[in-house]
Amino acid sequence: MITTHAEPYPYAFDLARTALLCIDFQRDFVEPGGFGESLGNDVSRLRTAIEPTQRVLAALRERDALIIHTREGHRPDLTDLFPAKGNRGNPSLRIGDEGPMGRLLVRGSAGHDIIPELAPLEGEVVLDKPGKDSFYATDLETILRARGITHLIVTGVTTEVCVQTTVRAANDRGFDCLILSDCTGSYFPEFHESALAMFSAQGGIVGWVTTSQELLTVVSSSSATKE
Ligand code: TIU
Repeated sequence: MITTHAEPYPYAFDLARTALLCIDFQRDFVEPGGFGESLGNDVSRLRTAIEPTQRVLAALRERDALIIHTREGHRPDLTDLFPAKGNRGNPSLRIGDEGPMGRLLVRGSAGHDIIPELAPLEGEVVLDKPGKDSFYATDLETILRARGITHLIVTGVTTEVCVQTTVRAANDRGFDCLILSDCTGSYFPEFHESALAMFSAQGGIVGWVTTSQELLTVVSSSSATKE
């Protein structure tokens, strides 16, 4: 078992039963010209999460942890897009419209890809999802249960939308979630802080929160102990 400092109290996990979730690090959310920018957001705000997530990915790849990357998006014919989602907010460009990186949030478009800095490696799970909750209309729960996963280390964007929704859904399914504060990001700094506070409030009502540095320190010292 590895134990890390976290809010609201230390988080203990067995790496063999832990998966790393990298939620929606897609060009459509992180780069100019994508879906996030079409909603009027300053996408540069999400970039702070990239470097710390690269370090966590490297450390957990080294330890052969299960790595799961999710992508939010839709079929090219948009048959899986509810009108309630497609029409929301009267944006300048809608899901499925042609943008500088191809059709917004459509599978197969350049913008739907994960950013090159955090690109999945061969053999890692890439999970396409139509909603904010990574469990909704996907086989994520089956994949986790098949591997005996009980604990999730969570990174991704945005903190209060797909990360928060997924963590709440995971918590209800009995997974213990550790959210890495610096490996998540939001277009709204105040929402980022509030979402993080909500996870660990009330004795960890939804999960635990720590930093990548805290996690990396305990993961690397546990690997030193093993050798
Ligand atoms: N708009 C926003 O903050 N997020 C999303 O639409 N999706 C995800 O968070 N991935």
